[in-house]
Amino acid sequence: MTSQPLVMEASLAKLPWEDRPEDCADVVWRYSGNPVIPRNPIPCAQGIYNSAAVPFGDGFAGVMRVEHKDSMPRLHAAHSKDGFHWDVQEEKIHLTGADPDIAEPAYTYDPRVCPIEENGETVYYVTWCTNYHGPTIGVARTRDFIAFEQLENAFLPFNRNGVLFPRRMNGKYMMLSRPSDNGHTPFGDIYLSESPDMVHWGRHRFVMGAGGQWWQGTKIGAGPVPIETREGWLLLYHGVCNTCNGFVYSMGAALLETDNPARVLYRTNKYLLFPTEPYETTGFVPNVCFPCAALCDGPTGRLAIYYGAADTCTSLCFAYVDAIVDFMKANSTVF
Ligand code: BMA
Repeated sequence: MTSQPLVMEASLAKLPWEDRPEDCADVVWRYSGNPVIPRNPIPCAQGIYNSAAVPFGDGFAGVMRVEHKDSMPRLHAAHSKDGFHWDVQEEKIHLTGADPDIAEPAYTYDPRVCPIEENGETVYYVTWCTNYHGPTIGVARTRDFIAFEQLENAFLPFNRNGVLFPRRMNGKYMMLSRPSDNGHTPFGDIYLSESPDMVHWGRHRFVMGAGGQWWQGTKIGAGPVPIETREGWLLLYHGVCNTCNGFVYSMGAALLETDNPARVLYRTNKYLLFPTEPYETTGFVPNVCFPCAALCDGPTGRLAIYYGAADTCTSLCFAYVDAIVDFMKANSTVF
């Protein structure tokens, strides 16, 4: 009997990858060359972090959060042949086609990119935290990472961490998000919403909330686009703890039911990644690991996760999906 691979994603021609060091027993390990995108590789940047990457062409494309030297974050397109070395465009993305009321947002940050097959072609949907009388979720789409068409904002303010699922369910687009406040929100739970047209969002359902262990006791938010496995959707998320020196951002994982991703099957009660390295503990905002994208090779289950480090630079870590699922089953508290 041949056992089918756990992960249902396609195989990737290329994946940035480094084997786990022999002296490391962790489920998630870091790239030895971190950070992959340093603080200011282009003149306008004060930092590049919390950014998204997907397979594209014969390499990878990305939408990056570039903090400009006026301290405002903007989205920039980027390309990479190997997933380690990135060419970030010096010009910000010019979003076109939006209703004038929501066009030209003053800030745009924490992008995710979600490929969805539509009528035989791949459409790359970008979701990010946009400004419309405060933070909410902006949506755009591109087919080539050159032209970006801005659609309607998904939600009312205030909201952050809008993350799409990579396929429709019962004909509906599905998005996770985290309702928030207008500042450095001291609370936050993950909700699921659905849309027939990527414009109107409803049937909002609670997925999971902050709490349980201290590392995820203050707020949580969806990270990369969920990865489909035979046992459910693997969701990597950030869990936040409040300390007398501010928030600390770690990464956890949950498994959501395939046909109803508002149901949580497992959820890590221990973090998978916690800020310990100098580039994670020192920077514009110390003690932040903020995952925004994951490249997954389906047949091998190898995972390369991009995460923002200390709101300053972009780093990579690696894992096997089956090891994360095993870890979740052994260290799970669902509440
Ligand atoms: C959140 C967002 C993220 C940031 C994090 C830590 O509220 O602003 O972009 O990484 O705080 O500062």
